[in-house]
Amino acid sequence: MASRQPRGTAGSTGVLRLVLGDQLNRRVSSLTDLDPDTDTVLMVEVRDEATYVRHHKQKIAFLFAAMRHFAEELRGEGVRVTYVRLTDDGNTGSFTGELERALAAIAASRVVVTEPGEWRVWEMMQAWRETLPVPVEIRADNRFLCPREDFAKWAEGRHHLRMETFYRGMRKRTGLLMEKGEPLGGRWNFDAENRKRLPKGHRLPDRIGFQPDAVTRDAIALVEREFPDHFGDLAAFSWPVTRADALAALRHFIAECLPIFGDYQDAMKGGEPYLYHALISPALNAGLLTAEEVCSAAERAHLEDGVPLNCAEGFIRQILGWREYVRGLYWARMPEYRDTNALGAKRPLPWFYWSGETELNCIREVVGQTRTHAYAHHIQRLMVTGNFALIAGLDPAEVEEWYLVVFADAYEWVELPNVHGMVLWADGGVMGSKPYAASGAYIDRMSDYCRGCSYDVKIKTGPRACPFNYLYWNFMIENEGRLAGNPRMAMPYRTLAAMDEGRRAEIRRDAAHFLDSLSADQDQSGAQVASAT
Ligand code: FAD
Ligand code: DLZ
Ligand code: SF4
Repeated sequence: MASRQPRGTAGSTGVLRLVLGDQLNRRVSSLTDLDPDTDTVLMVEVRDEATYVRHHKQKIAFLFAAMRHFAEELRGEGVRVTYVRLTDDGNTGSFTGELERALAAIAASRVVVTEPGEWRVWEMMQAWRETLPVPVEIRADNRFLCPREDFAKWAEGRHHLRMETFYRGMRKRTGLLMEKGEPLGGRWNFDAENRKRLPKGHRLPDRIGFQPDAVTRDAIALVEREFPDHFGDLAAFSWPVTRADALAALRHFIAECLPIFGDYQDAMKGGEPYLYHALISPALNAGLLTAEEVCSAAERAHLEDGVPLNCAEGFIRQILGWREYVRGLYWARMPEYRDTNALGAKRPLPWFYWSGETELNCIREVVGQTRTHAYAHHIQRLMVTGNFALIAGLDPAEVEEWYLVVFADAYEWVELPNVHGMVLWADGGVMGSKPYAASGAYIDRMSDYCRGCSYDVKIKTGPRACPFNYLYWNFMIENEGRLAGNPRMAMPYRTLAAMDEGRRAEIRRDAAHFLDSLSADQDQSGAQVASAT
């Protein structure tokens, strides 16, 4: 076992505190009562976590680099850390195996751990209570603002769990952007002001990246060596991997981007992956930043530095609202949640989700930048790759795996509700009142992608038509029985009702032809998967 520090006595009866790779915060509940004289912190790089899906190379390198830096910070405080590296002799490759090995080497009186972010690991932890030779205490995850039980109470008896209702409760609970019990500015939500297209010639702010230091370069080299066939490139790696760097990233965002964040929140532009987005989700999800400090920083920027309310509110809603909400929903509805398939979608994921090789310029752009940066912003995830998956009827399980693989910030607690509920409507409306289906016109309105596309977004059917156009109506036709009665779908179904049979037949024909060509692609893909991912 690697790198033990000389403090304390082996064979003492301190506590063994397991810190997972996404719990890298000194205030995480498993460390709150740490006694450096007697306790040991255990951190383990294990192959099972890197391969339960074949994560983007940058995600693994980010986590290993951040874990190694965090372990060093703890040691700097005089804490005894047992840190197991991926390639250390005897590494069993699993959390359970490494805990057993540590307990055999250290005579700990009990194990303390913070509850994990994923159901899979939660089940593992339940088994530890039965199988490990010492008691196991699983503590609530204090990195979130809404405890799991509180969300469960709120969700009890409701079929529809609407974010907006939850968010208002969270504003009242935290007092963020509130004045005398009322929302600042007299409104809860300023989204209507947040839908601008990026003007031509608009100059975007320069973004800071973080040059990998020796520890991070080691982690990058390890990933290149050990996981060469995983999706993604490492060359552009520039994520913050320490708390100090994550705080610098947050300060940069608040000063340079937040004042405009709201206005262009939904915009997309070719070759510009970041726009005004925060780029903090990997750090936030790994514990390097907390939701509370990020929201407070945005609130302060409005109250003290004149950042417009629509920008501060729009940003705070993403974290205090959406992020807390999807996490609560995940724990309230798992494990049944992932098994629903309300629209009966079953088409295999097309090969181009991995290769980016497609004539659809919007998908090519988003997949390309995701391969390079392990990042796409919200509207790209929702309205490009997500919308296509919805209207092409792609199998939810395959789409969910893709989203869990390709982003540096992906963990099932946040990926699953976003994909299964928000994008695919596979939960039948628990999360969203209607599917977010859209034709090419939406992408054309919010981006410049269509200008560089070999399809024509203005054409509805025929060989040059944008596939989003006929797939959108094909989706409406195929799901008429399921969706036509939904009052929020009244408008498209009125338009569909006014369509003559000939038009419907054209749509069906073009959609079938296009979707068949995807299946043919897929049939050839077996051999390609290994080489191109
Ligand atoms: P910004 O746009 O600057 O937003 C700030 C922060 O708000 C983010 O860092 C994030 O913490 C939070 N946030 C915003 N929207 C959401 C949301 N819908 N759910 C949860 N948190 C949100 N986010 C992840 O962290 N991991 C995922 O695996 C993930 N999968 C997604 C899949 C789909 C299909 C969609 C539509 C969204 C997904 N999101 C996910 C949410 C969102 O896209 C990312 O959090 C965001 O793009 C991260 O970039 P940013 O830090 O620049 O975010
Ligand atoms: C994502 C990830 C990876 C790739 N590797 C590790 C690891 O080696 N050790 C570790 O402690 N955590 C890792 N993680 C994060 C875990 O997968 C995460 O803690 C669980 O999914 C629970 O949220
Ligand atoms: Fe995407 Fe259609 Fe625009 Fe091409 S024309 S970029 S496929 S929306």
